[in-house]
Amino acid sequence: MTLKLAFSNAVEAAKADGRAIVALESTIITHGMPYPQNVETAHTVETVVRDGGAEPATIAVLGGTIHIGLEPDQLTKLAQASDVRKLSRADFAHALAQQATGATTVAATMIAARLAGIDVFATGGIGGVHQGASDTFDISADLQELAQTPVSVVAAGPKAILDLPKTLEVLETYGVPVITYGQDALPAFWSRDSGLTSPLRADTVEELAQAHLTRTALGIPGGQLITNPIPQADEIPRSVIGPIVDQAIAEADAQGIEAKDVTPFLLQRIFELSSGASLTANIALVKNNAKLAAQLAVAIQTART
Ligand code: PSU
Ligand code: MN
Repeated sequence: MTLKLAFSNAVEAAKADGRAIVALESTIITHGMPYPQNVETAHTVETVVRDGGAEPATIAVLGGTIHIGLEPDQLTKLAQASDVRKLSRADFAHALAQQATGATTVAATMIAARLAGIDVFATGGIGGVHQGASDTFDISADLQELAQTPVSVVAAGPKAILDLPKTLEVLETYGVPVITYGQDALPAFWSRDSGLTSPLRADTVEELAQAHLTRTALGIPGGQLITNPIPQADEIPRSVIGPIVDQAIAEADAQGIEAKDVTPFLLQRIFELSSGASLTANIALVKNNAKLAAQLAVAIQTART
């Protein structure tokens, strides 16, 4: 069978010209941020990628077709819709078979990026091992995806809603390189320093590009997780965000929130409990990641040619 794959006009043109492309996910738009900040951020992030010399490709499933790049009106409509599925590896094919509309998580966006021949993907935060996972077994499919799909993912580090040491352990077991850009400490999304040392460090974009290409040359499947610290001016200290995260997790437990509803529930509660500060920082770090991802996509493209 042939998959229904649709490229936006801009992505089609970039492919024809051999220009660098950066994939962007859509779950952050539909389930990660409230309207209208979600659509504003999505457009801004696309502009940041373009300013960095690459073409953005926001990925989503619309009526059973995988879209690689959304036209501006498609993006706006998706951001306003309320009945959009959150698609990961497990439900991607099923949603396509049902001609459904769905936003792609990190895992599903990586699958689509690989299909489209895109090497680099920028987002805010990835899923990981949740706190309490020894009871709930809640470990995001994003980690498995990083183990098998050859895409470099630029994120701001695992979020404090996760169990950071366990997330690092699982990534190590799966053979996923976790490379922090420009510092020794692993960043923790809203904060620059998680208190943990990053397994790996790179100080130049060229090193990141070489690491990506060398893994392919070695025949190692899977991608790289590049952890990019939030800019200093935008960070929320751990002492401030920590208690808010703890409260949100306690509420999720008390309300019996499960499975794929956990992450969106926590993000929404943290937004409310922080009076919007979590969202402001989230927007800043996604833009920062898009900038680095554009540089990386260009460096990989240059090194290849
Ligand atoms: N973390 C964020 N914002 C997000 C997500 C994670 O800070 O929007 C989304 C991403 O799409 C990620 C998904 O892939 O949540 C992980 O969900 P789960 O934990 O259910 O696998
Ligand atoms: Mn989960």
